[in-house]
Amino acid sequence: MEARSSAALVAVAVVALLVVLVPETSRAERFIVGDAARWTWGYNYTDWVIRKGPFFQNDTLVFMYDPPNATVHAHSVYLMRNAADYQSCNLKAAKLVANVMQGAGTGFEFVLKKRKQHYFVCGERGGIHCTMGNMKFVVKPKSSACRDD
Ligand SMILES: *[C@@H]1O[C@H](CO)[C@@H](O)[C@H](O)[C@H]1NC(C)=O
Ligand SMILES: *[C@@H]1O[C@H](CO)[C@@H](O)[C@H](O)[C@H]1NC(C)=O
Ligand SMILES: *[C@@H]1O[C@H](CO)[C@@H](O)[C@H](O)[C@H]1NC(C)=O
Ligand SMILES: [Cu+2]
Repeated sequence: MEARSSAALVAVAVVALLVVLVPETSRAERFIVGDAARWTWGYNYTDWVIRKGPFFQNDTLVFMYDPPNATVHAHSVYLMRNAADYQSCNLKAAKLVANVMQGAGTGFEFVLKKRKQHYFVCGERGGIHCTMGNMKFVVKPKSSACRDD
């Protein structure tokens, strides 16, 4: 009985140590952008970011959208170069990160490797999905050392 309870204590201590020692990289989280709504016209992604954040370095954003056909509209993922282009949905200097096909299946994964502002937008219809469709959001991942959960 005595031996058994000390063995149990050791087990508890080992588990506690593991929880403390788990490396930061393995704590990175994976987020489906928009959750059940996925990456689509008219959803408020700014609100989604507020509800889901903060985001940390090495977290993964997953953009899910079906390839276009006669009934499904095309979507894509671009990164804007700066806040001004993001505000105005000006795609001239934007960088394509996922084309209209890449959101299919398990989706397109973007790892937030850099601790900088990421200005994500949908680039379809010359920016109309960004302006009218509200398909845009900004994320600035924090240092993973700050994760407090
Ligand atoms: C993020 O992941 C990269 C590659 O897996 C790793 O080298 C780096 O240390 C990680 N950074 C943080 C802050 O977890
Ligand atoms: C989206 O949500 C944000 C944050 O909750 C809010 O400030 C903004 O007005 C909303 N945008 C629209 C178009 O409803
Ligand atoms: C268009 O794509 C959607 C989603 O992938 C699918 O459910 C639908 O059957 C497709 N429609 C046509 C006409 O191919
Ligand atoms: Cu779109």
